[in-house]
Amino acid sequence: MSHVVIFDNDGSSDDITALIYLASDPNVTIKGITMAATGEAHGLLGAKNMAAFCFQLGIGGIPIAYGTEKPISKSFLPFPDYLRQIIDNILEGKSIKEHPNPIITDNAVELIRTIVQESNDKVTILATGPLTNIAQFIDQYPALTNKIEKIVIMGGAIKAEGNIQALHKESTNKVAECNILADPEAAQRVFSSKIPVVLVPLDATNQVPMTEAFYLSLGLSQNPDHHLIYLLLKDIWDGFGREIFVNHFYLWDPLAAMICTQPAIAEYESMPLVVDLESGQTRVDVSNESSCHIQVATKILEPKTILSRLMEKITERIEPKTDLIVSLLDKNAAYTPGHDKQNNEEAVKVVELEVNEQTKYSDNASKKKVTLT
Ligand SMILES: [Ca+2]
Repeated sequence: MSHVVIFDNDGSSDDITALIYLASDPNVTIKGITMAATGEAHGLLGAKNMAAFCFQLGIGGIPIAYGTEKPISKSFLPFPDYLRQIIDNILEGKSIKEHPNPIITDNAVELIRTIVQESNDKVTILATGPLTNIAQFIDQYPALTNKIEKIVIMGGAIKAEGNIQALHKESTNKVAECNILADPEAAQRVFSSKIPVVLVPLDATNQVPMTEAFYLSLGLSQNPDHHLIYLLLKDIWDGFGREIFVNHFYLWDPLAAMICTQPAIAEYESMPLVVDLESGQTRVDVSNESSCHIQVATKILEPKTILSRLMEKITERIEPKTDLIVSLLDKNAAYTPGHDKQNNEEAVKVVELEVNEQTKYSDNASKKKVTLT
């Protein structure tokens, strides 16, 4: 099944890994990237970093917009400054160049509106940060919400303990998850929007802990995308140490990305969930029949295979895709992700031809082979 996707995220290493995963799926068309500036990275910096990663990945033609840094909620707990500073500087030590001409705008809601309005297909939103942008879009353009296929969210904690104290040692909050508590009101508005929501809470992500084997395999891999994820994880490994890495880090955002495109990897329960606007808790509200029904990923099937499946999927990414090739693909009506093999082969021929003709613009492009799987 093909998916037209908007990736709403907050710019951490986890979000970048989720992006790499999305980019590796030939059935996914990433139409736009919106930055939840109420999350880990600040708006413009996060967008610039994201543009640099996209450029590195050869998908630099995707438009990026950042949202407001002001949550909708009166009561909220932002990500701590020390963490935001680390994420703002995520490019450090990774030899990743800035995008020379990124398409960045300062209005995430308008980018979502444009994409949804112009899309012939229903649009899926993968949200791996606080839900401020999505809630504002729903508030401002309610008539467009029926064009949203589903919103897949990494956030919340149902029976699992929250993760606030991992970032805020002084907090007594044991029930909330960081993305939701950064803007609880936004989450509640999304939950009650009637748009189908798939929630990937800590209960699900706790089933896929990070492992030393995963980290070392990424480091040993010759695949450039694996190496990039390795560098992102290395910051965590070096900064927090092995013990914390293997005992307190999980596959958060990338698991949500996997569930977004391969829902069969998990089991779900429909739950009447509400968000407590003070504590940020995502709790089942059995007393209120009107409360929203959310599909909650409760069980990951074969959780021990997930990390290797993530790595494996990433090796399938169409690569290397230069910006030139991506822009040619966009212009090429013969190519649509998910089309049959023959059409894709024809598209490759057209692209190769056009790349060869345009080598004067890019010395590298002519050396690169495009394969569509
Ligand atoms: Ca995130």
